Amino acid sequence: KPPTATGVDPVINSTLPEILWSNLSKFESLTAYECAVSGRKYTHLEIYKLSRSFGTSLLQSSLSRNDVVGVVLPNVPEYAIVMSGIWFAGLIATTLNPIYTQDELAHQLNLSGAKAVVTTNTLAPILQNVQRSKGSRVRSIMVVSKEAPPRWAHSFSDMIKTKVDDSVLMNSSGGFDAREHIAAIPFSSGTTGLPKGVMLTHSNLATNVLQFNSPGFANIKQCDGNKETQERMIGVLPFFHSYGMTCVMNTCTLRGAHCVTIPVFSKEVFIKVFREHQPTFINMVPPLLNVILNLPEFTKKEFESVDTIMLGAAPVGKALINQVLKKAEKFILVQEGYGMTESSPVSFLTPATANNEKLGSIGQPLPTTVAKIVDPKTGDIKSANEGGELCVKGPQVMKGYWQNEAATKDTIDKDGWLHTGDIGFFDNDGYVFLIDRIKELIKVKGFQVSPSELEDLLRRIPKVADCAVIGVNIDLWEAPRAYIVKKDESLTEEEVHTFLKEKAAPFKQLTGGIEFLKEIPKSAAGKILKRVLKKMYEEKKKL
Ligand code: 4UV
Repeated sequence: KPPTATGVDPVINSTLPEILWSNLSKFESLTAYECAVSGRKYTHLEIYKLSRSFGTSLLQSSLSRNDVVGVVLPNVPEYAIVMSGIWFAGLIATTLNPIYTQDELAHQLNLSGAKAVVTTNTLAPILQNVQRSKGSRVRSIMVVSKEAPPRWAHSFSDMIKTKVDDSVLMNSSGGFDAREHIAAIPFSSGTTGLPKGVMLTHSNLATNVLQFNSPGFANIKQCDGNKETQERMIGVLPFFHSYGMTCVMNTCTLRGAHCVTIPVFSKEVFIKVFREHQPTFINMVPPLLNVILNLPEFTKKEFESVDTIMLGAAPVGKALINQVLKKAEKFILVQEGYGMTESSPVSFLTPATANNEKLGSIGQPLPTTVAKIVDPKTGDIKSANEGGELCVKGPQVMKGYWQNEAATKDTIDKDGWLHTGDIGFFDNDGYVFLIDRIKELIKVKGFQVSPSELEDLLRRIPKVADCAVIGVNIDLWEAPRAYIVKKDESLTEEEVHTFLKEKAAPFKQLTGGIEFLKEIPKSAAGKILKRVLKKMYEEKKKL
């Protein structure tokens, strides 16, 4: 019998869909997902049934258990069907940012060995190029679209008409091990180096959605079939990222909520969603909340329906929260979450009972999660109020990096502790406050940018002799900044920007600026001294 959201079993041996639909009978006929632009919508029962049809259809194509399927979709209601279909079928989803360039898509699909891709009509030709490129194992492209797909692609609309074959779908009886079976491989650069595949098992993702929704944590009501009290959510955080996947998509399915999905952010659509849908629970990243706050159309009226705002993925800051509360002119519960792709992602959350008394803190460890603050050099445990590296341990911690044992060993120690690369401290009440990040990662509006990836790209410019990329704070937010040593004196900033525009997604661009140096500061062992570069930037800013 699958566990329910009221109790978190530390070792869950159910498939993820078994957990997600453990409460379905209570709210089958209520709307689950609705597209903010087209109005296309599905009930919870439809999502369940269509996922099973899609899963059956995937297995009737050339795919078999444990094959990897790439998902390159914006936030649309069908995202939930695609993911659950993959999970019902016992396949593995690697989720990609739909604004990636062709090179970036090819890189992740090739590394994960994806054999099929699900995408949109617009993106299908780019994925066909990827399919034809060297190293690709993609054999089929499936298209989610109202219109007929290109003749070389499969139609999602046809696939979801397939008769369900229970005998091929995966269930938790008969030798299934949820701790071994991988459900998703999102990518993350972790504490160092290039983006790597993060192996999240059925148990990892199932546990995490239950931990997040356990009593006293995420302030989301379990639907009892009453439409009036059904939680209303906004699907604006990308579902390809674990934050959107677990805290919005999987949570909506588990809780029986009604989620309006926003495929591409626009001010008009966003305002319309607030006015018509009247959300009760909103998950955001701080930069997005900041945008809303500065829109004159957003008044206290828009916040009237909102009971809870959940924030995370980047430093939140008390000032921003206070601004929102002032504008709303009423009490809104603010919950700050913390996590990493490597922990499915949530490990910390401010409990609902905190009543905004610990603003600025990432909260407390979720049930069945333990945490410690250690000296990053010696590993010695720090006392309350002393800063050090945050380490977490729990059933939501990844199985490891995909085909990269060395990186796994560097991140999860022999005792199972995930080293986060974030610096913080416990206060006297057991709440953690983050103060710094020692890992290389840059977070641009909540999105990961790997400095190593940008450095590798920049080194491909023939006029570049050496380079280093760091994250700097511009206004409130982080931005990548490059330091470059020229091989050819004629190299201009313009040339660098033009090159990068073609190779990398918009959020990876060098919005923190470019500076040319005679030499990149390095240690005796040849390691780039990023702290020195950060200090140089701070000094320059003061001038
Ligand atoms: O791997 P990733 O891109 O993962 C995330 C996850 C964000 C989440 C997860 C659960 C929540 O409930 C929620 O609200 C947000 O972003 O990046 C991991 C790194 O992002 C930074 C930190 O450096 C992580 O190692 N980060 C994540 N949350 C916070 C944060 C935060 N609340 N404050 C500061 N930095």
